[in-house]
Amino acid sequence: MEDLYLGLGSNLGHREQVLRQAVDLLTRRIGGLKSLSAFYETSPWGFRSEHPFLNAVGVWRTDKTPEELLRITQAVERELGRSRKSVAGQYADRPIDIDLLLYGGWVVESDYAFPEAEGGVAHLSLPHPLMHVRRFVMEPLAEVAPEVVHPVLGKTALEILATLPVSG
Ligand code: PH2
Ligand code: MG
Ligand code: MG
Repeated sequence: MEDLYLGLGSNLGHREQVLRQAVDLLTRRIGGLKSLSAFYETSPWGFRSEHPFLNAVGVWRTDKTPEELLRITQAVERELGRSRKSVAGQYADRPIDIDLLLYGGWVVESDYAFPEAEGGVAHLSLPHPLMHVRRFVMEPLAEVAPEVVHPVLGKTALEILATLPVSG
């Protein structure tokens, strides 16, 4: 069993309802939900959009493998209305995005055959390669797990959060 940390985001539709539905579906398929952060209203990061996000981080205790978790999270995204992942390589507005952030202390770089994904392959990086530069991830993470250690940087969530600018 490992602790799985997922980042959730929504900036289209009824954002709060979609995040709650995502957490319910994920908990049925992954295992027990240990904690869920507040929902944070955040500005779009890395692209221009009129639609602000709600972001959250949840922690699940699970015996699923990283590959199974990638399949589960992508299926839940599709079921909740996510169609395109990006447009011309840019971030795009979306009703739901579910990112694997941390899986215990694991460090993973893998490609999986994935018929539903663009190009038929899904790449998984753990820890999430951008989590430590994103306040919209680190703030809710530090709320639910201030002492969790990033396995590559060797820093706690609180230590990483302290390095980030207040906006961004
Ligand atoms: N997700 C992105 C890109 N930019 N900005 C905010 N505020 N919240 C997000 O969840 C987010 C983003 C790519 O997945
Ligand atoms: Mg994302
Ligand atoms: Mg994603």
